[in-house]
Amino acid sequence: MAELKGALIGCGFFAINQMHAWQDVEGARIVAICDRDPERLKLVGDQFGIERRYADAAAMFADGGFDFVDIATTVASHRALVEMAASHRIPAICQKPFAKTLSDAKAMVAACATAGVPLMVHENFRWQTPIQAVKTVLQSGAIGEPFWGRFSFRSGYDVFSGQPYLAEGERFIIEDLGIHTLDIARFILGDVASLTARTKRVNPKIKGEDVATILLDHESGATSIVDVSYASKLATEPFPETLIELDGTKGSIRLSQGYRLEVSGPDGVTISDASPQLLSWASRPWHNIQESVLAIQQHWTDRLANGGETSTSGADNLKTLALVEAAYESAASLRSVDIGAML
Ligand code: NAD
Ligand code: 89V
Repeated sequence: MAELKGALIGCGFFAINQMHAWQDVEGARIVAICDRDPERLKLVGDQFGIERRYADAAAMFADGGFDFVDIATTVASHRALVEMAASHRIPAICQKPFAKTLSDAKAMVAACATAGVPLMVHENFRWQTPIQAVKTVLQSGAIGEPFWGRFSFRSGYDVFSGQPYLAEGERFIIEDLGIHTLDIARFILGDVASLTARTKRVNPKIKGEDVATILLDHESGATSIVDVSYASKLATEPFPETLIELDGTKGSIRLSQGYRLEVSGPDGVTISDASPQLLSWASRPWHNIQESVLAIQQHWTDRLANGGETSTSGADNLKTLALVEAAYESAASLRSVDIGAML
């Protein structure tokens, strides 16, 4: 099978991870890059040895010569770029947040479906080694039927130095980070019927909320809590670990700080290390996220080569984005929100 050729749009902070990961993916490579900022275009082009460089995505699509596009820009440009890919019948990966609104996201999914091209959202957190380890234990039946869960990300890490735009938006933690945690909750306990949320802003230097507590009623009947914070000053900084607690009819799972995985079941207790690998180009503490970038990009490449829907397809991600919108709606109205009615 010939190697797939990709083009990447958006050579910013996070795209460096994506470019490193593309070098490690088997079966695909990046042949062209685009950024409207000439400094970022030069930096990434020189670092990764990419000759074909564009300031304008339309010009890059017009020249063609690639099998898929990887959109690594911030959310404002996602709809236009995904629709541009669909109009050229080019399969697309789009970074999270998939779209500014659920109605934009539905239009993007429809555009790619009409064009008959695959669309995947780069929702990589469910691809982290510790999250996959929890899912594997749950699927083995070791704790029976899960009836309660907690998905928790609490940190005091300075995310604003690498991503200054995060301090400027009216919305912050649910849209940027909680979106991952909500997706993990769906991945582990299944789709959500209704949700209730409360938010707070603790850091006076930012515009949006930096604390959120969300109660989920899953369609299975399980209840879970998603709690996220960038205002938590802890003795040992856990960034960027998602901690998980699950109680089932036969036992329990605890994924705790330091990637410690404890499973308690009818046959006793097992404790294992669910740490991610430190890839050659990765650096702590980001290595957990960096490894998941390689995993999701390999998954995309395998599905594009062999067929089948990706785990975080555009259609799947509508259900995660609905939870984000519902959380803001619930925090504003102080009411519970019906998710089915939004989809
Ligand atoms: P950034 O601002 O550092 O980089 C974005 C780049 O895109 C910039 O260089 C900008 O010039 C370029 N750009 C924007 N619109 C463009 C357009 N229309 N055409 C060409 N170039 C354009 O942002 P970032 O921190 O790298 O974040 C990018 C995306 O990645 C965001 O959506 C963010 O939420 C997401 N992100 C995801 C993860 C993850 O783990 N999945 C982690 C961090 C960031
Ligand atoms: O994954 C992300 O989207 C990042 C961070 C982990 C810093 O929140 O923005």
